[in-house]
Amino acid sequence: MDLIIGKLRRNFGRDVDEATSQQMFQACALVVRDIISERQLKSADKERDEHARQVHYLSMEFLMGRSLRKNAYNLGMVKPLTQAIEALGFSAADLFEEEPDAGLGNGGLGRLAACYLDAATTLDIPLTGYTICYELGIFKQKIVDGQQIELPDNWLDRGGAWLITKMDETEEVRFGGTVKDVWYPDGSHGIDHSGYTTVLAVPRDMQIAGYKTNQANVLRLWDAKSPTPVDMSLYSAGEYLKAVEQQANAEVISKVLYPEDNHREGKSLRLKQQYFFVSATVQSICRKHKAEYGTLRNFHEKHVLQINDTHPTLVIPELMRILLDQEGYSWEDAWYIVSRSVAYTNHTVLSEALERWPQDLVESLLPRIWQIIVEISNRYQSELSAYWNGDQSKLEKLAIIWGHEVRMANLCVCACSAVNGVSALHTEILKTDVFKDAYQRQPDKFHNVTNGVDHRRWLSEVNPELDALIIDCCGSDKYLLQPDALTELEKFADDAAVLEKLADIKKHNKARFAAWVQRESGVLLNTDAMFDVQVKRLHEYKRQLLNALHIIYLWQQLHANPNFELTPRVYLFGAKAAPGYAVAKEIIHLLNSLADTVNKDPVCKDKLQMVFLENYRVSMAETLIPASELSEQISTAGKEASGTSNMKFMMNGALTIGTLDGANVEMHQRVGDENFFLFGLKTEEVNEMRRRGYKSYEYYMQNPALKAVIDQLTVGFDDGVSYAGLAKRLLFGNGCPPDEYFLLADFESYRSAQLSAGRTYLDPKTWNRMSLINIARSGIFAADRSIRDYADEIWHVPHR
Ligand code: 26W
Repeated sequence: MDLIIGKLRRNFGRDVDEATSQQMFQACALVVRDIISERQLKSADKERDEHARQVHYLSMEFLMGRSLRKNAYNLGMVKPLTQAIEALGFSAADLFEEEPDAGLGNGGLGRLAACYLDAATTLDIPLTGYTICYELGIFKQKIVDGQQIELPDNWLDRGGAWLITKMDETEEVRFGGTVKDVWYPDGSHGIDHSGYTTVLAVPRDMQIAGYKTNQANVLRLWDAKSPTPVDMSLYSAGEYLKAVEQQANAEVISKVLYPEDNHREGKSLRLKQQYFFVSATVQSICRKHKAEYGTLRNFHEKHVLQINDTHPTLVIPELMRILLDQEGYSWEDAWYIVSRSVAYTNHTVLSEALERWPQDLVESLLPRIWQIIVEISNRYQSELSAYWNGDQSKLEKLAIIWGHEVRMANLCVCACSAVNGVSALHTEILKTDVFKDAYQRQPDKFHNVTNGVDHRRWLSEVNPELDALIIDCCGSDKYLLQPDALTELEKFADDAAVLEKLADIKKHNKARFAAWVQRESGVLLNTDAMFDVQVKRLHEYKRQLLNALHIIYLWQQLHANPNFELTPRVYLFGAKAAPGYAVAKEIIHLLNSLADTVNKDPVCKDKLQMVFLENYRVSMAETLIPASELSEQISTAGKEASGTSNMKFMMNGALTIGTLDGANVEMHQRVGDENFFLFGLKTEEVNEMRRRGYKSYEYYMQNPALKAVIDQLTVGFDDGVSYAGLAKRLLFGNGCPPDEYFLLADFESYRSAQLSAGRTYLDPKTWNRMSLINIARSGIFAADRSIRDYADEIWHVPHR
């Protein structure tokens, strides 16, 4: 308590009775930060003394969400912190709500990185995360007249309390200019780079605490600054705008997170962001390494650089550049070190998401990097040509530079010692399709590491009653560090008292979430109905539209027949659309039009409710997921690399209605048909139908109920807006194949799985038993398990 009072006085010049809750939050954050900071310094000293091998996790996104309660949890001080806050006259719960989400990510990829920081630290692995210190995180979503509006998310003014700026560790990153070969009198060769623009990279470190360990790690966020604040010569010449232009050009690099998820944009600012954070990171690692060892010759023994999707691929040529140009190593020596230091994780198979950069952009922005990429590409071509006896079709598919573009995934596959997918099915698709030829040549390079989530945050912290029940049943909190211990819960699968307790917990969580929704938006949820939830980025392959089609069907059936069999439902949606993704935005509009219509319709009263939750984000997920009963994981088979919310729902006792896609396959395998609402085409069947020429129109013509649903899109709903565009897309395509994601083909199967879920819900004993089994078998989806896999198979580092 004294520590908090001290922070308030020294940082804000306020006594407790004058402090605003924002100042109070920041004071608490500073106190907690100091504690982690102390530990972090000790961890760093220990690692230096032991010359430990270090993991560096490079990611354009870390979707951290809130940190105050989480850090207090890991430090075992939730109780004392809560008591101190309350003793000072504040509500702890309200104070935790004061913290803005650190929204430095779009969705799955960024949230996964955040979970992995927690797990690696908890497992005593020296791991550092690197990203950009975006001034603006993922946009805030407002719904106005049923449509998405984007607002800036300025998180730093309050969220900045977690960051420690280290000016003395600033790095310089160079863009543009020209490169020339120079030959020195002794016959050696060097590179002269001139005419470039320098941008400063200033590290702002976030301290990461682990659970029940003294280990602490760092997430390093690079902030872009101009080396020249204002050009005084221009300024005095009256050229005010020009004088500040250079500064603006530099600082815009860390201004905003690109909001495109699973879709490449090809903007030059994005390439600048990538090189900026990668170059600063590699320089910083090399600088520390040299201080410790005096040479970079043993770099690969002491470091592994994990490339989180292709966005940080430029670490490969950047590390080559340092070894060649600054250390004077031969190409062979440099390549030996680089190729043993880098590993790549693929997170998507969507072709529109695979990064390719235009040659002229790379060449003009990064002339030296371009030269190095060309050399890597040429050497790879000769190797491949020898291996495939000059088979042009293989060479083309594997090429790093092709059609005046640099293909980042192929560069990663060429250079990395390990390549991994993020679920069993996804890795299989990488091996047999996306990277087929590379796999054939080097099968040992390819690994699977199924994703996992931080179960301490996503179960224990956000669902304290369930945490207590598990501890009570299992006799200890062992599952927190050994997630597999959750299986002990299964002994209670037929224990009526435990199942009832489980149902009570769900009821409380539903009430808590409903109260939150009412406070935030005034909407009253029917807590007696099943909470059926689909929350994730809006993308056609995730098929929010299939869910909507089914709701339209239910609504039409209720009209046709007031006695239509329907288990009361509340359908909850949350989804942000990339601002430039018009179809996704139209689907959001549809969800809102439909929700308005359904909620006002007397036939739906107490049976069917539908809510679009504005601005879905990490902190919303934390209250929503524990309250959820049915988890919608309905992507077209073969498209979702893994999914991670599916795992969070499972841990919190929601049942899944889902396709055999991503990690759903492994979930289904663990709980069996009888504890999962499985439906839909399998990956092979989808591929086969595509090969044969899929005709969605036939499904429309042959199924009158489905036809009525699609026709309703064209007619529209109460607001009079027609969704004929979406109907046309499903039936005829529009610059794309008709119904590219097989909604119509899967509709009947989805409908019957929905019916079965509804019927099962009416039998609470069965439902609760299924729920318990799902929780008990979810341990394998903990991030601790994933990180142990990475540590053993890919990083080769010891762990707890
Ligand atoms: C270049 C634009 C862009 C931006 C983001 C392309 C690709 C991405 C990400 C890789 C997309 C992404 O987040 N993928 C998700 O990764 C999760 C973590 O592995 C998986 O669980 C999801 O299935 C996958 O969609």
